[in-house]
Amino acid sequence: MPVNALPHGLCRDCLTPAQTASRRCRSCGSPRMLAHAELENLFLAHIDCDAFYAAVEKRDNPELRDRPVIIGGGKRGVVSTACYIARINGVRSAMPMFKALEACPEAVVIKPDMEKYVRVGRQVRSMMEALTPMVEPLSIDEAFLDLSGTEKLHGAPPAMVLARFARQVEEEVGITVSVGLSYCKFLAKVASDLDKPRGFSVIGKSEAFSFLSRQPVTLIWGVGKAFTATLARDGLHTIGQLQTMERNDLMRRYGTMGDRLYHLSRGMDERSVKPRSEAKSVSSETTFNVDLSRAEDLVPVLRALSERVSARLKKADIAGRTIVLKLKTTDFRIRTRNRQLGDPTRLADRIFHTGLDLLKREIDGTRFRLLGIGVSDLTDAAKADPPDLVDRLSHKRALAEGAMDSLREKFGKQAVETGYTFGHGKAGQPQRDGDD
Ligand code: TTP
Ligand code: MG
Ligand code: MG
Repeated sequence: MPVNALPHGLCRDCLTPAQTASRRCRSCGSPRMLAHAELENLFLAHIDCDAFYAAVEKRDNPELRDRPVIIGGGKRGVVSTACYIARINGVRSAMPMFKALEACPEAVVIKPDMEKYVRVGRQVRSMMEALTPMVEPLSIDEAFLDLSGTEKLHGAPPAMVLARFARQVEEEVGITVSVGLSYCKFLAKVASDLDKPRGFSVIGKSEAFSFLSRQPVTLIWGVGKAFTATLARDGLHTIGQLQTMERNDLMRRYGTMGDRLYHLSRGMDERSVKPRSEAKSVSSETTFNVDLSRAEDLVPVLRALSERVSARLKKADIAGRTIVLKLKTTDFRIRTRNRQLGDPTRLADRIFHTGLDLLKREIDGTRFRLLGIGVSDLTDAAKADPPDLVDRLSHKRALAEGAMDSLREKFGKQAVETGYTFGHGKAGQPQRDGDD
């Protein structure tokens, strides 16, 4: 057999390349060999940490290493995750805790420490971002990576870069990951789940169709419990059955979902990796029905917009240091005014009061057709709004705002209105709103 007909491979322990299908590494003897004929041609990866919360807890308490560990409890009394030892006994995520303990009475139960997991998740993510800017996070412990075009930079093909990455996470973070490598998102994600934990699976173009034909329909992204039942009623259980059906037939039966079934069952998935866009600013603006010039009309609008900007900052877990006010006059001239704060904020109250200061200076009888407020110089929310000792009032306001947020969460948005947004005059009713 000519050399280049041998599958490309490498050892996942010592990272020695190997053009052989041998079961053990010739260099270090490890059985953790990776070999695939398409290894050099696949660029789309999905990486997911193994038993993430439990792995972090085991890292921080070595006594737990060989014991079954369950993370969960708290208010809802369900399992967040279980280590692989506890899984042998049947413990699973989302299981009621009492059931989990019936299955595995000797398990050590640990309450989740979300702050810690977020920190570790970010550490792993920034290691991914050192490989390529094309990282699309899916959740706290997983992301898609598009490694095409990075071979020169790394001096190695994606498979080697990924194996190196998995080793690096073990050494530097102290937890393990599983990698899936393929040519599309759907199969990369499927692959990363195939031989967890410490897995590395490859699904190439040549075997995608036959691999999929043996899988249950539930493997398809978007096929949940209800839809699985619908398909079962129609006698459809395996992806192989879907592969024999016409696109038109599937679409007639299941609408847009039918289109997805058609394509994904054949391993056709054009979705690209979309890195989380680095927003430069978060802003919200409104164009009025009638032009406004008076403070009493403009201020309530400013308040409502500030609340909206704040909500979006909080949702994205970011904050910004510069407040930007935008006005458009009736003759379409744009005025922007900005002010830098001592520290970044994401609080509606600080955004509003800073904006108000800027707005007051512009109120001179000029008629405006648009008002906007935004926050730029964005950073992580961790540095935002430190308790302000100099201005105790602002600290109290921050606390009050925190309290309002939790009320809103509990009772819905309508439950809590501030004096400014409540029932503002009809002239101030926004006609068109826009967020950026
Ligand atoms: P997953 O990646 O789904 O699970 P996992 O990392 O624990 O295990 P696996 O090796 O199979 O990937 O989820 C990541 C974390 O999210 C998990 O450690 C805990 C949390 N989580 C919940 O809190 N509830 C849930 O139902 C699931 C599925 C996860
Ligand atoms: Mg995981
Ligand atoms: Mg995950």
